[in-house]
Amino acid sequence: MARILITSAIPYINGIKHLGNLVGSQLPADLYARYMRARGHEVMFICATDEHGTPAELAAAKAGQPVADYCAAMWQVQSDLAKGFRLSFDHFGRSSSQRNHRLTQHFAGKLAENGLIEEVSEKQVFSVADNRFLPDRYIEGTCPNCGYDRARGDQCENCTKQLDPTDLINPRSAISGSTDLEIRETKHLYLKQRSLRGKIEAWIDSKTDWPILTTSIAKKWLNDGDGLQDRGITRDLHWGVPVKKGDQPWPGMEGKVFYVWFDAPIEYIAATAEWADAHGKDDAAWQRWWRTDKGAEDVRYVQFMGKDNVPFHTLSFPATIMGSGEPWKLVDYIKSFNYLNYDGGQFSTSQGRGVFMDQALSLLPADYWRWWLLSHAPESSDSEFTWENFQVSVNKDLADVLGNFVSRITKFCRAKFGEVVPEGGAPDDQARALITDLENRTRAYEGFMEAMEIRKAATELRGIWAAGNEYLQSAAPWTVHKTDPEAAAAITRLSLNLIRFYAVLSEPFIPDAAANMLAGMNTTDQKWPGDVAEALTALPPGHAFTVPEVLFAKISDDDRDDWASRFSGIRT
Ligand code: B3M
Ligand code: ZN
Repeated sequence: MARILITSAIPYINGIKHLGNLVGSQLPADLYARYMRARGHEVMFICATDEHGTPAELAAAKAGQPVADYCAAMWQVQSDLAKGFRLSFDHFGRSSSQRNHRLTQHFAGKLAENGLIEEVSEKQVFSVADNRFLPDRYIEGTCPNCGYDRARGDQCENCTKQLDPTDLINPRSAISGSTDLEIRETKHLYLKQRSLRGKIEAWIDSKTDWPILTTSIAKKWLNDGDGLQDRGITRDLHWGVPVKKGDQPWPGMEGKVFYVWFDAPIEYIAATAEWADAHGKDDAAWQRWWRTDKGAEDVRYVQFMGKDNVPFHTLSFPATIMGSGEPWKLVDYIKSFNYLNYDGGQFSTSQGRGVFMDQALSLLPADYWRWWLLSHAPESSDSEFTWENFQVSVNKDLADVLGNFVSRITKFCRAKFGEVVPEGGAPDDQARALITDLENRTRAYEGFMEAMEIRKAATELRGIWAAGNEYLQSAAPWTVHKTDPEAAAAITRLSLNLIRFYAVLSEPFIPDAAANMLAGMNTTDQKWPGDVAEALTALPPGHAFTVPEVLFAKISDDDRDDWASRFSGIRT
């Protein structure tokens, strides 16, 4: 038995996530966590909300709420949706927690002690009316190049010219519209990542088993252009982790906070501490996952994220950890994802394009989405959600293959033998061939799950379902029963056992259906099949069951068309 630490990228607090976000980190992380638990490993599965930064402040302002209240409310919304999708986090934390404040300040203090922090003075635009410094994107004005009157401080959207805020004619605050702007001097902390470059490069080079997507992005950032840059880790914002050196004030940095990308990954650690606090456990309970001097040296740490998050996890966060000089656990494996597109375009949070987590659950239960998303995970390239494809997958894989198998054999058994596993007969050649096939397929499925080859795992699982379906179709107990009831009993007994077997193997993908299958089979035996032949005798003759409710309903053409048109435009 191993110990496996699993983190999903932590979603931004400002708004409900779409299905592209879900399949890019939280859902595959859940698949892996469930699988590893099913194999008997000790798992710590951590996620949280990413609550700091300008977008959170602006979303709160738009909602007319104090930012702390807004974040608390949105955390609840995201937490409920995570439960709705059956994401089995051990803890769903908050980057605004006191634990994260203290840990972030602790790391900054250690980095300073180790000479890795530089204080830099910069000139920045300050809005008197808003009482804050404005990031470039929040300054608007007229483009000196083309005259467009809504150019941003970093770029003109109209003519694409790169700009400095000071280039703009008639600059104003994008927040309030105020033109009462001043240039003020402000001091920021920079993490001297350049001096850690050699260490980070050696570490990345040692990760020969990482997916190409992960290493190629890491190396691009390490080597392209000027390579790894020193990075500003503070901001002039009100909402965030106050800048401190450990628990000591940081002279000259009063009123400033750490940059959101500095504190967000530290929340992985902090959320594990929050988990310990929530369960009345001591610090040793979370440190055994994170401190290699306190038991974490044998932990395997796996991170899941979209490709846009890879630079922060391969360079920045490791720089924080290495630079601390303390024995914190570094990630062992990073599983990253391409993008899921939506019906000929992109999912877009700002434009409300696509299907969002709350909308999805209002249409269909979680398993339908889980199955489609995971079996189409954007691993080797971007993938695309279309309603036709979704309908076909649900109707074929879930309803016709798995659902139909379960309902057909349970109903047949009820009619001929009653709701009890029948006795008599013995496996024939066809049954033995099925078992051999399933033995091979199960081992292949395990291999793909271990390797986080999600699409391949889904394909193998579908094949496992289909093999049972084909067996039942060809063994035809309904015909055999007329001349040889004992042989029909043996076929039925094996098939009923397949339902339990399918429930166990399918649980990481479709946990609710798996639970229904086990409940129908009147068993709590979720033992992972070592020997398949043996696993298929777990339900003995005489074992009572009930015919389960329909597992999966088909999606009609009318529903498909209705949904496609409802979600074709922007979210209102
Ligand atoms: N919140 C970006 C995202 O959700 C960011 C991830 C933080 S992981 C530490 O894609
Ligand atoms: Zn312009």
